[in-house]
Amino acid sequence: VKDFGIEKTLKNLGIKEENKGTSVGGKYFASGKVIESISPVDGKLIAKVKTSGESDYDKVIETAQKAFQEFRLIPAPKRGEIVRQLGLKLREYKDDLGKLVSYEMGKSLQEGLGEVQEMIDICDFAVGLSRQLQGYTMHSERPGHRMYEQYHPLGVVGIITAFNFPVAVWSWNTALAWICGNVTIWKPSEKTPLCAIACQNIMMEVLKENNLPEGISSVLVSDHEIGQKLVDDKRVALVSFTGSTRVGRMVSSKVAERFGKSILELGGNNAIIITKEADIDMSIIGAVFGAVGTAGQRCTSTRRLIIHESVYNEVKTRLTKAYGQLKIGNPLDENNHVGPLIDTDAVNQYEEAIKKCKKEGGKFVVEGGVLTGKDYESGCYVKPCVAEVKNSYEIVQHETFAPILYLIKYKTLEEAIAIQNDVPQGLSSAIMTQNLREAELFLSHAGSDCGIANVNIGTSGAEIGGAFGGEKETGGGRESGSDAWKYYMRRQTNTINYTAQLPLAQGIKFDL
Ligand code: UN1
Repeated sequence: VKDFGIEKTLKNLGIKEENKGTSVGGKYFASGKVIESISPVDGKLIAKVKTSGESDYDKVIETAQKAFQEFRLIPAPKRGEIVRQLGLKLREYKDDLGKLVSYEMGKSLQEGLGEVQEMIDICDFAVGLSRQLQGYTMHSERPGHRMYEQYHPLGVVGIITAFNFPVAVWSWNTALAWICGNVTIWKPSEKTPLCAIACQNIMMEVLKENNLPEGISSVLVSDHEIGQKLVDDKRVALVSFTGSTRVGRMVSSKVAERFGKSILELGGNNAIIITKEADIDMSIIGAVFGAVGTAGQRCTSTRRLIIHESVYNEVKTRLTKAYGQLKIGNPLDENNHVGPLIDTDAVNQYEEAIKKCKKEGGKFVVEGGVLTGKDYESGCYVKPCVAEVKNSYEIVQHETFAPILYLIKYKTLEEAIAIQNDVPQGLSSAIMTQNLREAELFLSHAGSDCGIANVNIGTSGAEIGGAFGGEKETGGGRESGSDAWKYYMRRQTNTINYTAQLPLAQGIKFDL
């Protein structure tokens, strides 16, 4: 493997041989076990992390609570200024952070840099938003009364993220949480701890330069037991969880039990409908990028293509040809299209899914398989594959985080929409068509049931300006743009009487 300057990148980001996984406001400590971050790119140890233990946890929460008392009093636009400075730092560190994302997680360098760009974009978005945390005013039914609503910070926000977007999902949450006046505690995936430590190091520079209280931003690199503590802890007002539907179901009920708030970003099973009036060139590019980008490990990855019978064979042939041209290998090498899966567990799940698919009757038009030999020593590289299936197969109903694409044939658009919706998940969806009627039906209330529905774009690569999230087993949460900020605040309705009388609402008389 060529040297892609990783040593220098690690140094620039403050990653040492052994790091401490608990961090509050520039103080690093940790009493838990040591974990190793192994790169799926070359199977090499990148660095070790001493994780957070039981005794660290309370300290972090208490420091965060204390910081909140102070931070909530800073005016929102001034909090926006802090986020603006984070955005500037991220621009400085973009190349290094993008490279670390690529090396620790395995996505292509382009996608690693793209992920950091999403962080920069959300910072910019949040800065503007910090002057627009607006509530309604309304007319009271009582004379001489004024009514309005305002939004207040929640307190401590817990952020639990997955390996596949090891830096961006933190920033979507923190940038909004901070301008809203909250403090944050981040529990990153154990598979990508160094990305989290690098982000924290960058944020610490900002906090230090502004002389802000420790505890505005904390990180807990730990096993799921500490994650569980965060979920169960009454002192954590909001838990934002990104991960599997299985774990999300548990998080959701645990947080609800204590009347906490949660944002859930769970599995997807995203489809592109390719109609008879689709631009086929565009559809092929959209489908291939959607299916093999990030090696099929985005929540928004394209899992299913629902293709009109009249163009089915053409799409199948051209897709097979396109897959034949894919270069699989080191994601830091910009000549490659597809990098490795995150680890060998993920490879096992990929193989298991292919087996299940075949057993249920799936016919592979592009065969899968695990790559071995030179440059594939990590054992995490797999071949993107394509199978003809029925939507009803159990494996097709299930999200496999790997580059496996399913082809399904349809006759009428109504049938295609029904197939698209007939899965437990509801994150992203797309239609490829040049026909207005088809596009509008797909977007209508009789159309896609997903949180994201696109026309002539693939299922992945959402911009931060729109609210991101999905329905059904995807969990219903929304992050990033539009009015997703409201999740991070509590709403208060205020009625003010500026007269010398006390008229009651609903015309009730109560004379003493
Ligand atoms: C995820 O996979 O968890 O829309 C998020 C996209 C990215 C975010 C994906 N902007 O593909």
